[in-house]
Amino acid sequence: MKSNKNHSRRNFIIGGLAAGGSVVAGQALSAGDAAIIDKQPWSNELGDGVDVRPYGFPSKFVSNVKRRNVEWLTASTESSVNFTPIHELEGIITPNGLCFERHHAGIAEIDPTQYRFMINGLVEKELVFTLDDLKRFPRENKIYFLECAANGGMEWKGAQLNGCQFTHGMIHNVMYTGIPLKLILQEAGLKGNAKWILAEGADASAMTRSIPIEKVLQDCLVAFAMNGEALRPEQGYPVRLVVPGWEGNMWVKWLRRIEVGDQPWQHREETSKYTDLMQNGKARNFSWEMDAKSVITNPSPQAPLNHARGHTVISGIAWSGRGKVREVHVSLDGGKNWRKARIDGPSLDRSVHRFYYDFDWTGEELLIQSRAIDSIGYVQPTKDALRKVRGSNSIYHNNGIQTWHIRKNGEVENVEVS
Ligand SMILES: Nc1nc2c(c(=O)[nH]1)N[C@H]1C(S)=C(S)[C@@H](COP(=O)(O)O)O[C@H]1N2
Ligand SMILES: [Mo]
Repeated sequence: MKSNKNHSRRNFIIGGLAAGGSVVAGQALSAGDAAIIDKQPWSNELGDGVDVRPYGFPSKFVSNVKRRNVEWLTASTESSVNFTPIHELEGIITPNGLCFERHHAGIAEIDPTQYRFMINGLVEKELVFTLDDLKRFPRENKIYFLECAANGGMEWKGAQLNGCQFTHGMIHNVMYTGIPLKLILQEAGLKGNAKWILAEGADASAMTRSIPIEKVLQDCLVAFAMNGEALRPEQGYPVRLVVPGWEGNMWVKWLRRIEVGDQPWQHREETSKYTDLMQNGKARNFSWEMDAKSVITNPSPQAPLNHARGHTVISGIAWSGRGKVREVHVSLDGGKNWRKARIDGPSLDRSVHRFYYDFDWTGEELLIQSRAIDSIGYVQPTKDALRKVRGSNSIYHNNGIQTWHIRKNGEVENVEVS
């Protein structure tokens, strides 16, 4: 009875799809297929016991799924960046071990018993907290993307790096558990002229950024966990600042101090770095919010089409620092015609969204693109449109539309169309 039921359910699903054009993926059963007929080692032998993997790790068959750096961007590995393999990921959550890393003085390995978090400046009482103290504040769980303002910077002048891991991989999206910074500041008591905070890291770079108090009171978190477990050392263990929707540089890792002041500090990372140099030689002041952006992760140069013409799944990610992603459009002809993609999975404020576009590939060459439209109605621009406004010297905050050229043999390369 039971198997019969399953059967009819299965037929129903296939029937439903067939009505709109069939999805074909399987091959006709072949009698001599050794992979079916021969007994494989994993069916013959005992596997690892429950004592072998006290902390689990991925299958050895997916060892290619890893962070990578770009040789010529890596003068010293301690002050550099590696990239999330977004072409190997699904859904919206980045696994902890694959979140890109950007540090200016290597990974600080902080002993939690020696960790202290300080608040000073324009407050009624200056305070210091241990990690245990922090964990006694009410906490929140929020899924947010973090994108480095330099994501795509190498692509500003033209198509360069062959893979979305390198062109768009300075992003990750995890669930943070943290304390609203507002609650901690309330404990210290803000003085009337408190207008800005300075967040400072405990690493050897002492990363420091100024953040306006309105943003701090609105949604900044002092996070101690990501995806359910302690922050990784790479991501700021034991504590990092979460600044939803704003450029990654402000998300100070190994957070040790918050100073409250009445004006911005104008530190290096908010003046000579992470600002957009305009054609007239002046830099845009404080471009904090990350504009809406999207990229097709599959197919892409590191993930070519390895099947013949026919049913094909385009998959990608989209995000906006100003809210949710309302729509994603996909073009197969370099931006002449656009069709609506299907957003699947949770659609959350300032989180990565997953989109799909299913189509029948004729085997012809394609120029595939995606563009995001966010909940405030902002439409992701072309790279040409961006360069028209900001000139050619800018590198940060490149949210232009990406084009992949799919060849007849399924290979994919990074190109630009105008
Ligand atoms: N203390 C400290 N915080 C830091 C940095 C750093 O070097 N030191 N790098 C910043 C930059 S430029 C970015 S993009 C993000 C990267 O966060 P991730 O390493 O978790 O990806 O952290 C920011 N916070
Ligand atoms: Mo960054």
